[in-house]
Amino acid sequence: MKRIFLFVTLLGALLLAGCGGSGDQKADQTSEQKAATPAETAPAKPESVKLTYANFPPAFTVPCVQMERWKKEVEARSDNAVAVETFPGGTLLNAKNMLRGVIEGQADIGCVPMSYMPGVFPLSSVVEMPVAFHSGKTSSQVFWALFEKYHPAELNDVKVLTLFATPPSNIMSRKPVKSIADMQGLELRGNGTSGKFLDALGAVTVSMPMPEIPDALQKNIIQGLYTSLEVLQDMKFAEFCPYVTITDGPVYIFAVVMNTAKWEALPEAAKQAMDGLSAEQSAWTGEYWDTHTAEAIEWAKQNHNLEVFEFSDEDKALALQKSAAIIEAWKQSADAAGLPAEQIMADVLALKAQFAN
Ligand code: DTR
Repeated sequence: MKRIFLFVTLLGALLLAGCGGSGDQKADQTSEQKAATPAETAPAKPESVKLTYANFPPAFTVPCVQMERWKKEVEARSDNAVAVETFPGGTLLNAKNMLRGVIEGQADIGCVPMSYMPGVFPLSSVVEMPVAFHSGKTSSQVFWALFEKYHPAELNDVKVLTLFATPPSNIMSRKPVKSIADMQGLELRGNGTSGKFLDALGAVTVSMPMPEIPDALQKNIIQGLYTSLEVLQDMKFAEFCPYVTITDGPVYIFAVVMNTAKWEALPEAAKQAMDGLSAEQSAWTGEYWDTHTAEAIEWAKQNHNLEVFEFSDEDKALALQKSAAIIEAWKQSADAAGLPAEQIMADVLALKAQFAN
């Protein structure tokens, strides 16, 4: 009996030592294995998919600042599934050929200035209507919410990554514009609906993309411009136009779009990062635009003695009356495009009230 007990005890001790040893051996084997067969290491991370992102205005303007933010966020949130190379200042595609260039694959992503393309976006252009948006954050959130509700066919040829809109347009001019009477015959730069608003108030609208404005001001081709006021600083327009007239006029709209085939070929992590960023990037851009516009006005006051005027109540009422005619014309064009114009306009006004901050 004793012998059996001793044998079992000895056997158990040998087995334990063997397990530990084998454990050690296992550990050793594992470390030996690790050295000998790399197959045990984690699979190699796939290469980042390279994407090009074209933009048309100078790198320091808001459309390009939001592009750099989007790039950083998408690379971080997708764990570098993509590597975005940005091309500001029209170095890959300019304003005019942006949408076509993305559809044809000359750039993977592009920032499309939709307000430069009258008639191309019958539904989206409702956001440009003179409904007195008071901020870029509200106009951008309304634009994104409207897109999510209607997914307009006018954008079916591309993947929409985000959409945003400027703060309201205001007059920047060489000479003071204190009333609508001062606007009569005045050549001012405006595009899209902003241009129509200027014409309705008696100005002479000269349309051109943002990058062409400095030259037009230097050559005295225009006596001012009509857009969001951050360009007083960003484009140094305060040097030429030390007078501003607050009109809370129409906003300008933009779409950041991607080539559909490139989108389909993206890894899932990249698609999730981009889709997850769409609404957030829209609101971020609008809010950044508002903050930066306030800073630019202060900068222009400090550095160029900017003077700010407001229309009288009579002129505001006249501007509102002219706006009604522009909205009516949009409704007719939307109806002609087979869109539920009244419903869309009602949605814009309801969303504006919902998002007004
Ligand atoms: N003025 C409109 C929109 C706009 C406002 N700020 C910038 C800066 C860079 C490009 C465009 C804009 C426009 O010209 O599109």
